[in-house]
Amino acid sequence: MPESKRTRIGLIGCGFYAQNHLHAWSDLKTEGADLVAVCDLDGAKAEAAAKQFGAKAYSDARAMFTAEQIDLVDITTQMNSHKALAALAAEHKVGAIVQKPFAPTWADCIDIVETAKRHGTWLAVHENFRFATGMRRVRAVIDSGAIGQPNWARLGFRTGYDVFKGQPYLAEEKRLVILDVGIHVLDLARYFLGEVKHLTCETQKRLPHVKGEDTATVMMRHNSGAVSIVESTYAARKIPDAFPETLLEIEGTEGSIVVGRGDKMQVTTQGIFFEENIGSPLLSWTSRPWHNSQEAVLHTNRHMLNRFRAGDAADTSGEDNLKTYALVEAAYEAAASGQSVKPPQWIAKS
Ligand code: NAD
Ligand code: 89V
Repeated sequence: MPESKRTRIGLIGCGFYAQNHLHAWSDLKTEGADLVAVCDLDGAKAEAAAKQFGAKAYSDARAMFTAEQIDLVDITTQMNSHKALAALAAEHKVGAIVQKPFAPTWADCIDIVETAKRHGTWLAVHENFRFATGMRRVRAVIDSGAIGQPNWARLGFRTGYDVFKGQPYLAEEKRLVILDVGIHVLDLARYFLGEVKHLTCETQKRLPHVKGEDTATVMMRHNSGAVSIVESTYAARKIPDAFPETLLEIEGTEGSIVVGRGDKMQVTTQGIFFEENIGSPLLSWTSRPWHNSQEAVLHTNRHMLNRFRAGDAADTSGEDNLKTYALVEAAYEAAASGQSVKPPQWIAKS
């Protein structure tokens, strides 16, 4: 591919989950992505990533943007830094992908979207669950019409896996499971059943060592009339544990889809039944139990690369992700008030 057609990638935040992004960008080299620079406040982490993946190391994002000609930056830091880093990218006319959760507050998410709009820069959120091989397959079955019109669903991320070992900061979050992983499952509910009219939510704190809610049960009415239940917990005690699988049941007018442990999808279509394994293949850099989540990073980054190059919005653009984040906001409000809540809406300034 000629140099002019290649895309120069920068990555900010070389921590725990970014290792998957680094591998994914490296795999995408054959498709025109060049990881040219990596940055972390912790210089040693940046140096280690730079050495392994053949990029230049920085410990200051502004210095990286000034010194390098970056087309697209992958922001893989924790949410508190997303607003400032996305603004820096926009200021330098660089497209940005921001890891989930978009930001700590609804107001900050809107700010990030409006800043990119003002600068005319491309913006997307790395919401990877809907890009996982298995979840794409579920959507393909729905799109094929095999289950008719989906009208009821339950989607659950229920685990007792020690997520705090790899991500110790989670134990300190006042808004925990809905904002950290419920957000992925709420996004899947939108992906499968469409936008949401209103919802109710109950939260619980069942683990002694965390500050926020570790369990949430959300019930939603979609615009289509469908009803869904979205469950997320870090406090389940089950053998075998399903981490990090999203288990689900989707019922429609002509059939149903059930995804159970071990990536097993069972489809009933007009009285006929079939079963399929929808797990992700293992790659050289992925391992169980994380492999589905890890492989989804590769598909997400590929989608971002292709849409960015085409000048088209990503499926999970900043604006799209506001609709997922609105469900998070509504869930917390519903849990606090005990009322049914309409998700907030962002109206673009013309
Ligand atoms: P982490 O703390 O391990 O890594 C973040 C890194 O960013 C750290 O090394 C830190 O030094 C660096 N950093 C922070 N501010 C910076 C700045 N201004 N400039 C440069 N570097 C900076 O965090 P993590 O567990 O890797 O999580 C990162 C993000 O990934 C979070 O938003 C988390 O929710 C998300 N995540 C997503 C998934 C998924 O499946 N999509 C899974 C796990 C984590
Ligand atoms: O997928 C995630 O976003 C992770 C974890 C699986 C721990 O929730 O934060």
